[in-house]
Amino acid sequence: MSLRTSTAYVEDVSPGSGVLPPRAWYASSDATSLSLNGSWRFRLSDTADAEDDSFAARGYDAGDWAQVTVPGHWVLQGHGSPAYTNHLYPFPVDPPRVPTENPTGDHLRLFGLPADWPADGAAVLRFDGVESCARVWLNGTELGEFKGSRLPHEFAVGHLLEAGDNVLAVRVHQWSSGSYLEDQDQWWLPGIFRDVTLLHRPAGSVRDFFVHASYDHVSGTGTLRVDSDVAGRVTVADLGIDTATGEPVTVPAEPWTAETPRLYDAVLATPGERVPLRIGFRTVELSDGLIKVNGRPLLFKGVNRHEWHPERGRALDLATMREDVTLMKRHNVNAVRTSHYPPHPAFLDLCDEYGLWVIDECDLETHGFTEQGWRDNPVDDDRWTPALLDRAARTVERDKNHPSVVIWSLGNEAGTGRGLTAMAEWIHGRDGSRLVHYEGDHDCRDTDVYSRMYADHAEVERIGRGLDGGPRRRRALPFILCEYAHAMGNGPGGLLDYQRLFEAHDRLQGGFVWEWIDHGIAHPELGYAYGGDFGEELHDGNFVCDGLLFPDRRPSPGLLEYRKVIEPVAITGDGTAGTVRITNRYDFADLSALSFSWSYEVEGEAVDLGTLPVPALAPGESAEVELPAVPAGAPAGEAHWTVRAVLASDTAWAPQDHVVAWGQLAVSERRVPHVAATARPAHGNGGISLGPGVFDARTGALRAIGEVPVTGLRLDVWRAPTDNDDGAAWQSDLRPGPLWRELGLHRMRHRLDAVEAGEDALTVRTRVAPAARDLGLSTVYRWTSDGDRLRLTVSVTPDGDWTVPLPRLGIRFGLAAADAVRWYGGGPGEAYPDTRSASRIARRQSTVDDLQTPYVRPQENGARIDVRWAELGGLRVEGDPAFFLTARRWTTEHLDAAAHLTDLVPGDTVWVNLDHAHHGIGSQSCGPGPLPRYRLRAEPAEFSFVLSASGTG
Ligand code: IPT
Repeated sequence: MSLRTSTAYVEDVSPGSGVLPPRAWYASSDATSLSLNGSWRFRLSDTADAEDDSFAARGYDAGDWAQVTVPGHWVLQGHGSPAYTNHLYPFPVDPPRVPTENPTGDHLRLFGLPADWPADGAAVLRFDGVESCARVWLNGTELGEFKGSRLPHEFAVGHLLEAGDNVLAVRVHQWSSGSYLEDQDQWWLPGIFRDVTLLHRPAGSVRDFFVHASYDHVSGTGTLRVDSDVAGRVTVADLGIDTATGEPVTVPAEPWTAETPRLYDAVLATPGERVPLRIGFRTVELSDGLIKVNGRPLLFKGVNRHEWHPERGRALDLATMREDVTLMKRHNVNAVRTSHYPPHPAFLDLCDEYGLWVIDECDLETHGFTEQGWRDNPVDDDRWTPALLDRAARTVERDKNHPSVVIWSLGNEAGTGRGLTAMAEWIHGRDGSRLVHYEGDHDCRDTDVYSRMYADHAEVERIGRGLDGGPRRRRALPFILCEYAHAMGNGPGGLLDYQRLFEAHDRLQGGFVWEWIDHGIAHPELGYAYGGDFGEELHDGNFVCDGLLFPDRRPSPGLLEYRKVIEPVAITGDGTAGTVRITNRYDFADLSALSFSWSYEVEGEAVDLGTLPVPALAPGESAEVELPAVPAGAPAGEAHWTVRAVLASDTAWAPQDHVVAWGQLAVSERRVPHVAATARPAHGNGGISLGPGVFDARTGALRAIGEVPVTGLRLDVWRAPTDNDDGAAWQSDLRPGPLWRELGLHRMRHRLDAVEAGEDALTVRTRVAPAARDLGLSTVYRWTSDGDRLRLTVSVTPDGDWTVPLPRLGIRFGLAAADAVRWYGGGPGEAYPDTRSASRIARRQSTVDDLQTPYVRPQENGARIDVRWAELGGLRVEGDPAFFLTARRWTTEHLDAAAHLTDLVPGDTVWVNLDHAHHGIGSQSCGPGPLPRYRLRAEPAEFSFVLSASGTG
């Protein structure tokens, strides 16, 4: 047999051979099993046929091979390297052919059966995930081969097992025909990346079973029927159920919802096996043009979740999966789309247990065919249909018993075609109890939900109002955004504006933020690596770092914003009215799991606090709840009520007192600082002094305030463009980042026109403009003082034809030293005009280092909004009006030039920006830019700061 022939299966479009039919996955039963995870012998070759298959024979000496950990990806274990492309196939597109350069990993594992391994009965060898194609031998006998990376594959092996040593050999190819179906936007990571398990199958054990557990909200009953290939009995102790498989039984029961994830422990017993089940009763339906569960429409507050760990890639352990679920629940997320493949099956157990709605997506994306106008797209080519149906069946059969799964998704970005129709028909036929989703077909021929990605607010509103036209079928369907709010770098902006639309229009049933976590790879020199950092020929840079979590799972400001925007209780009102309006925004739960508290704050500090009795409002209900009287003896000053909804007791995902929702109500306005202009500018020592300020006599530049040296104070309009400022290459021509750079806003020149020491003011006139352009900003700095404090008023008048927004508008200066930062204003985290929902007014403290947000690719970050006053580096600043505060140990230019966090090296100076305004953030790295009301137009502006020495460093 020639080597070429022996690897023909790699390029064969068939899904595999020798494997067992798909079936339900379950974590445990009383049948014996053996995990084959751990250290395996490993050999890497450059091509699929570089080595013959003699390694699979018994007695092969692999003593000089390397070792890898299974589950794992060899490219993350020192063999070869990862590669990132968004949609481009990193090989010539000639389906189903793959390149000769096809990294191939031979894996070898010796194992003995445990002493208690039953002598009789069959056994199954299960692979939960191998990328992209595997050929398997046990004890020298070839079992078969398979494709479908994120799907389980099983082989019958009982007849091959031996009492002594057994040899399991697996040859894994990075590329196969299956790769054409797996063009998801993520790292290409070959390997045996999910569990390998040997399962004993006693005579009479369960093969496959289907739990049908519906809920009738009118009668309050659940109906259970468990179909099983092998007849047996089903018992649910808590419900007194003891029934035969295949027999329906209806009893009063509590329903399962993502908000109230009631699971009943049950047992499926066949003559050979007892399988523990966890049953959730719920009914999913499309009615009145809405997705309803248990008779009520729901609102998805979702995220797209890729499986990711910065060291282990897509080989996730249970603790990491649990952390994801816990973090989602803590941040008010109620839904997950498993973009773009079925996750590790244990993740869905966690979704059942903690309560998350799941859109379970098939392992399918052929996005790279868009480069050729979808010509030769496998989903529209009958030869590929068996492979597509195999993917659909392996998904549905594996995951069909999870109450959390409410929608099946055919896949992502695969164009349209007959293969998708075949998948939808098969799924509808096999499981009529759930809905079918696919975004790529806007006519919704095969789907039960109209789904889009990245539609802008205006279009979503039109759809909500039913003004979007389109085919009749689509018009009758509910709408979701299966992806929106691209969370790349700083952002996403505009979340609140989307949420208001979802709440206003029934047809809009929510969305799924793209995406859950940055796929940065931990790297010794770069911090986190992204596309291009491994020398890839083609790559898409940091487009792979677009999550709400940083790679180490620290929540980014985007997640904190999302948590606030989707909080399940709305707390609103006018702080002077004596009441607060509480609205239950859950779809199913009342408010009995929450308790409420109030605090009364003056100048950002709590003066008094207490509990607030709130009725256990039903979903959708509101109440006007009385606030206590203003605490007696509260000092004068700007005041707020803050009302919080917290967990009344511990839950599986957060402890008692965890804040679920909050609202802050302004009681009184802030006093704006007043500085009487009583001091006079005086010349002396080559400078001009005015109150505590010392200025350069020739340039009018501020040199010091009291003992605090200040450098480079001047107007600043530049910010290191965010990923959303830059936009994706295929975005509109109105991407602000490139326009700013083209205009030269990153290299503004400051022409000095006049320094005027007048009666009670020092006035410096300048014109700020980029080389080669005739537009500019006439800028006047007017300094006055009452002897102790300096007041700076900056007046800006644009001249010329400003069609682009400004990045920012404010001043910047350098301080020789600063560490601790105290302020009164918004926080605790960063906020920009369209990402400010999570910011709450309070007295705050931090450090310059902690003010930085560690976006994997450095960019504008860390601004604190609504700052009334701040103290740092011995300086006190008060704003009129309140301002954005930013302080860093590097310049904006340095930040702009950095590609990785490790490029940011602290200098001697702390650079402070006090901004009157910022351009919005938007979501243009994949979606729409900031809404018009968040654009920073170049127009006349005036703003002031009061500066003084604070006496503390
Ligand atoms: C959309 C993809 O579905 C998703 O996988 C990801 O690539 C995302 O974009 C961007 O991060 S496709 C989009 C280019 C319309």
